[in-house]
Amino acid sequence: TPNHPVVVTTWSFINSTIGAWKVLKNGGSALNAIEIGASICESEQCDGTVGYGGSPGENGETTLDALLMDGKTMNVGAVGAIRRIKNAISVARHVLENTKHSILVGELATEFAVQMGFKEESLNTQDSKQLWMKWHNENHCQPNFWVDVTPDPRKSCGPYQPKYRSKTSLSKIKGDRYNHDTIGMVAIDSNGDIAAGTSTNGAKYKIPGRIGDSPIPGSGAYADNDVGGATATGDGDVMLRFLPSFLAVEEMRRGASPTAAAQIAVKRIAKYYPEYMGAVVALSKDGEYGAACHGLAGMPFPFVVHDKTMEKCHVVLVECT
Ligand code: SD4
Repeated sequence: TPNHPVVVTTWSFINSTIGAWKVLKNGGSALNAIEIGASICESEQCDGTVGYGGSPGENGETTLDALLMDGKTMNVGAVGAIRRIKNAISVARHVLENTKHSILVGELATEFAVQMGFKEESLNTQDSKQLWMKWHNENHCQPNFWVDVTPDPRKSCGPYQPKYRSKTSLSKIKGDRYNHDTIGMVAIDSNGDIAAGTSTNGAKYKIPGRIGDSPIPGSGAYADNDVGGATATGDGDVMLRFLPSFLAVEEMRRGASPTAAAQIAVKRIAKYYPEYMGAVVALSKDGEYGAACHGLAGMPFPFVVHDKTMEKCHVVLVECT
């Protein structure tokens, strides 16, 4: 018998997993479970890498990326680099349900959200200003930087030179693991319907306008009721070139276990970018799960699971290649 309902979450985002599990346990849909679960991280500012007040761009502004995919209908809703709206995953839900489109971006995604009744407010906090100020004071933007040390959404570090930040892993530039903790979730509800989603504030000191892997279907997450779902986290600029969530689902379609499917997706990227940091979590339609990771500076990658055999969430640690 299939292991339903079940939810898996990247990293150690336990409260989000508990929130999603409560929805599933009460007969709620996988889509609801993921929206609620990711929302919890957005309001808790999980690790500073989900929600408002984290990962300021070169101009000091925090923007959000989120994705929700329905594996029953293959419908998608996503927002990229949305400004001044805290509830990125819920805006993605509105894109999914209230429009025929899949992805809305930037200032215009904000306008959509406001029309849908979301509150417009700054995503910058004392913490994000301090983070940005420290980076600014270390002169990361010279010689094109400006003199005033106030975050200003109109200013970035350009003009950019060819090869500026070319193939170097973002994690090398940034050098800390906590750049990489996007929440990614995959859930199967008691009807056997599968959904997947992500929410993140992206990468620190990004060029304004940058989106990562997280809002890209097949990259940040993917779901197909016929097979299962997957979600990815890590160096999004590099990872999105390989659609690792799509690849993991397709490998499961061809018969791979979730662990093997995640390993194949992670390894494909390492072939071209041996320095990248990232992880993929996969869940088959039967409720089997697994993950793989690469380059987390010797640290294992944690993910969280809750299914009906468990009294509470389990954190599973995966050794990385
Ligand atoms: C991104 N992938 O925007 C995101 C950041 C992250 O886990 O850490 N994801 O590149």
